[in-house]
Amino acid sequence: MFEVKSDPALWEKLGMDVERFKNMPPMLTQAYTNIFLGQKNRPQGMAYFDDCVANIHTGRIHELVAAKEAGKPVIGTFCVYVPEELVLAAGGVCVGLCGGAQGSIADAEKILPRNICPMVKSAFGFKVGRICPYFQAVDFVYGETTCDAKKKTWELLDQYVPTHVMEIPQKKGPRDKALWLEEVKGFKSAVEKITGNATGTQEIAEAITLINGKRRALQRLNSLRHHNPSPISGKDMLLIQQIAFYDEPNRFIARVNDLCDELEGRLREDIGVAPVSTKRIMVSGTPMALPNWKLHHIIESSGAIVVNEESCIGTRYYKDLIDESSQTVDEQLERLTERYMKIDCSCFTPNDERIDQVIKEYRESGAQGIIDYCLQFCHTYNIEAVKLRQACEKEGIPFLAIETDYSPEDVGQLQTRVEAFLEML
Ligand code: BJ8
Repeated sequence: MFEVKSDPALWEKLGMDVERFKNMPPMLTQAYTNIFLGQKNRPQGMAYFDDCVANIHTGRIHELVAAKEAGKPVIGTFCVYVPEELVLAAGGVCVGLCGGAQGSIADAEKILPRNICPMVKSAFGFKVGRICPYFQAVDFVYGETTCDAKKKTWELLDQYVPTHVMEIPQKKGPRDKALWLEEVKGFKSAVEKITGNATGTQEIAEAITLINGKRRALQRLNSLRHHNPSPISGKDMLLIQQIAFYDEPNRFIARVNDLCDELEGRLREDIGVAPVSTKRIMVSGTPMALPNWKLHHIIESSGAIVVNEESCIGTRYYKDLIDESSQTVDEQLERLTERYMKIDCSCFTPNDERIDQVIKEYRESGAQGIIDYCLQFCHTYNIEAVKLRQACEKEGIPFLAIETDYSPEDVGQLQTRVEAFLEML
C-alpha cells in the first residue's frame, strides 16, 4: 500500500519542527492516493515516480545529507534561470525549492504581506516554519530578480538561510545579454568559492551533457504524450516534471527513458489512458510547484486530459538545449547564456516570443483549447494573458484564463468554469 514515509530522527537532525511536520506524510499519503492512484490504466513506469513521492521526506533527503557529508554543498533555487549546470560542474547538488503547498502560507503571512504570489509565500513559509526538509538541507540558496515579490523576499529570506541573488535582465537586447553573461560568470565564481572546486572545460562539458540529457528525456516524454490516445495522463506528466527539480539527474533520466520505452510500446498497440474522443487541453502560464496538482485534477476529473504544459514546470524548462561543441570555458559560458536567454518568462518585455511559443505548442500537442493558469498577484503573467487571449482569438483557439491560489476554496467555482469551457469545445 502506498505510504509517504516518515523519519523523525532525520528531521530532528535537520532542525525541523518535527512535532508539526509529522502530520505532513499522512496528509500527503491521502492526497496522493486520492489524486493519482485511482487513475485508470497508468503506465507501470509510474511506479518509480510513486516511489519518489513515498520517499520525498526521507530517501532523497538522506541522499542530500550524504552528499553534504561528502563535502558537496546543496544549493536551493527558485527559478529555471539559475544555471544548474554550473552547480553540478563545481561538485554541488541543485534542488528546486519553489513552494506549491497551502500549509506553509500562514507562516509566511506572519511576516510577508498577504497580497503577494502564493508560490513565494509558500516557499518562504516553509523556511520560517522549519517544515520543509529540502529547505533545511540546503547550504545556501540562489534567488533572482525576476519579479518584485521574489526579489524583495530574498532580502528577508537571507535572515534565515544564506541567500544570493542573480540579476535577471528585463529585456533581451545586446546590453541585457552582456549583463546576463556577467551574472553567469559571477555565479560560477560564487559557486566555486562555496564548493572550493574550480571548474574547467571538462567539468562544465560533463554537466552540460548531463542536464541536456535530462531535458532531452523530458522532450521525448512530452512528444509521446501528444499522441491521441495519450499514453499518459496530464497529472502523471506534471508530477514527473515536478520531480525533475529535485531527483538525482542520472537516475531520473534513466527512469524517464524507461517510461518512454514503455509508452512507445503502448502507442504501437494504440493503448491510451483515455479514449480518442477525450477533450485535449493545453495549460499555459505560471509554474505549478510540488504538490500543486489543483488545476490538473480539476481538468482531468471533468473528463478531459491535459496534453501539454507551457510553464517552467513544463516545456519552458526543457525546450532548449545548450550547444555541446564548445572548446573553452568562455565559449561554454556564452553558449549557456544564449540558451538561458531563450527562456520566455513574462518578466521580460516585450515577450512576444512566448506568445508564438504557446501557439506552436498548442498545434504540436493536438490540444483543442488552452487554459491559461495564473497564480494570484502574479502581475506579469496576468497581464500577458491579455495578449495571449488576443493571439488565440486571432488563431481561433478556444481560451480560458483563470487566476487562483493554493486554497481549496475556489475549487467548486473553477470546476464549473472548466466544465463550461470543455462543453464549448
Ligand atoms: S523563469 S516563471 S521560474 S520567474 S508566479 S514567483 S513570476 S509572482 S515563478 Fe518563474 Fe523563473 Fe519566470 Fe519561470 Fe513571481 Fe509570478 Fe509568482 Fe513566479
